[in-house]
Amino acid sequence: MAEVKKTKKPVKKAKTADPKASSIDFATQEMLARAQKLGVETVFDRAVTMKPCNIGNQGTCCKNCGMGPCRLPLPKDYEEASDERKGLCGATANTIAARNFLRMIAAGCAAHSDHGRSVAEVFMSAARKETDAYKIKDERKLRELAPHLGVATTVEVDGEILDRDKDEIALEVAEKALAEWGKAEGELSFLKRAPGPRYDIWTKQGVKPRNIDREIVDIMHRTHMGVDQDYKNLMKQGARAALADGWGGSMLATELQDILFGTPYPLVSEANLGVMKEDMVNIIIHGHEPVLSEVIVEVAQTKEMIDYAKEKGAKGIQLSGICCTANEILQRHGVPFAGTFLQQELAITTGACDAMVVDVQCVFQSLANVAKCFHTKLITTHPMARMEQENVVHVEFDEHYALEDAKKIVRMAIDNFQNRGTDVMIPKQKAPLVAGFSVESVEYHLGGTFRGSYYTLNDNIINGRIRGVAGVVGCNNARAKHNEAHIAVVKELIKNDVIVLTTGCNAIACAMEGLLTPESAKVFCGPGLSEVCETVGIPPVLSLGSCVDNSRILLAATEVVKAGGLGNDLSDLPAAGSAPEWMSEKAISIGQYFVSSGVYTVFGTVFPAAGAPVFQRHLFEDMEQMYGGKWDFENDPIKHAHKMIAHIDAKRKALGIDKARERVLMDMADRQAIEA
Ligand code: SF4
Ligand code: MSK
Repeated sequence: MAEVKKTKKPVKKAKTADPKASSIDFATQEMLARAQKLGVETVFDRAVTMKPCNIGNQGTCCKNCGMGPCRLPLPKDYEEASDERKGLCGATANTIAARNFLRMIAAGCAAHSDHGRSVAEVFMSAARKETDAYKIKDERKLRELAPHLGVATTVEVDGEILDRDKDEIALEVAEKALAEWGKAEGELSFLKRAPGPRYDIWTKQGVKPRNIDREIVDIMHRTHMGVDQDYKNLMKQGARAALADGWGGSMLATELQDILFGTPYPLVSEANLGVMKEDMVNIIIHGHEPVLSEVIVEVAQTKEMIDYAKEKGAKGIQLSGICCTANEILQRHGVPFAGTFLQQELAITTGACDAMVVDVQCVFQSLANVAKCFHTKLITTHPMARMEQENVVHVEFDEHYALEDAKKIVRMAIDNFQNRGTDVMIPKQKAPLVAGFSVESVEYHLGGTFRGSYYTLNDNIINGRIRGVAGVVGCNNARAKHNEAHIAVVKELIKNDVIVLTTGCNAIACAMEGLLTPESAKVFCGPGLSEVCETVGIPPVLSLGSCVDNSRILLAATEVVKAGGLGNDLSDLPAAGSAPEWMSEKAISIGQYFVSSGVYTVFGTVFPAAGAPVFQRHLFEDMEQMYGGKWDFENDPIKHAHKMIAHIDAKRKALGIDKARERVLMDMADRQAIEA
């Protein structure tokens, strides 16, 4: 018998990502290469080995019942008139895509609003004086907000009007705020903060949210198998729930956080992995809710903790942040950004992260696997966000024991400093930044306390120095080159004199690129915006905070309408929204509340309705008739920016201010030619 030759099966090496093709950021490229050298797998590598499902990402896969999933790919020779695609139950591509879209809105609204609820509960504990860790920091803002929730700030005693006690107001504000999630009748209180004509549109369209929780439950019911099967009716609820996010849960989160932790005012800091320090205890805070991280920041600065760190051989404690918790602790305390959503694994790959503390949203489960390769303590803190891996430590946050919890976490990080190996590599890259712009501080910088309004901003828009305003926000997406579209869109906008308001991971990306500095105006802006930034001393890209702080953009736009000269409603403004690299369901909720608030909003990467062209047309065209705002999609960042600019120019024309801009942009030769 012939001998059977055993052939060794070649071991297939897993494909890895090309660092240079994965990110425009050198620190990210460097750390990705290091991770690959050390055999540490990251999201960038997984994006190479796992391809997305085209049916799912175009919105036409339904798994809402046990007869599915029903997959409805868009035929190559698609023709609207002959589209007979349907699921087992007969659900059309439009119904399936609309239901999926709504469920994304429900998840996004739930995430933002539950964050808001946690803050409202802590606010209530502070108002009841049940905790020492939290106090009302911004009394002025408390008194300003109270009337919007129907809480009086004055009381009449013997014919004299007196200020009510701060604690009394805080308690009532807490009660009224918490009721917004589940009140039995009426509508959300903050809807009336919008300009009158906007409120009238919501009334006419029948999309005023009743209470926050109900709108989310409504979506889950309506999108259950066999309920709402009309994409237009489904999207009415989508608009209603998204408004419950923007003008409800998110706005409550922002406002109550400002009152509790302080309203942001501009401050300086730094961004990128280079903010970590080799000779210090590095604690990275990641997630979204600032209720615990606020206390960690406070505790990490105490002499007790700094001395303890020194005892353990470190020079001190370096805090930094990732994702929106980063935005929260940056805007109020100047704690630097370690990085964006896509850099979370890479921060641990430095070998210098002694503890990563996470709460909710945008936290990779793979962090536990990466942490296993290093000494990093990965600490989960939220009762609803735990990880199954054994190396993860859970310290459950309780606002009544917030100081104790924070001390325990900081000590754990310090104790872990001495377990750090010698193979540490912190990239050098970091960029300076100015952040901390709120509705109030923008008013101060661009309007002045004397005028007390957005007058100067409006004036500069009317005279054409500022062409318009863009809200550029949102995530990174591993299916796109990290930060490339963020930066290209923003640079194209400011080059064309459009001032940018940013939040979330776009804010971090812009910071890493140096765009959050006043100095960047001269380098990157058109002449009009550059002149305004130089005169006022602001960056051309204003960082307004975290994802829930997109509500600041709504309120800032409302202030612009109030200041006059630019129409009567948000949809009249020369303004547009954008999320060039979105990935989160929260982004869809944000996009929809921008659109329902009258804003033209462009998304990049992928659009989750592309497989149902009729439904997509409802979002891209019909919505403009209904709300004055609409969705759009463009993956090419330059075209993306120019779609926004074209919309801004159309609004300028409608307002009759297009000629003013032409005059501003005339150079000396043009003027001389006219004079001659
Ligand atoms: Fe298929 Fe209809 Fe069930 Fe969806 S609800 S999975 S389309 S049968
Ligand atoms: S963190 S939601 S990746 S912006 Fe708010 Fe960044 Fe998007 Fe998370």
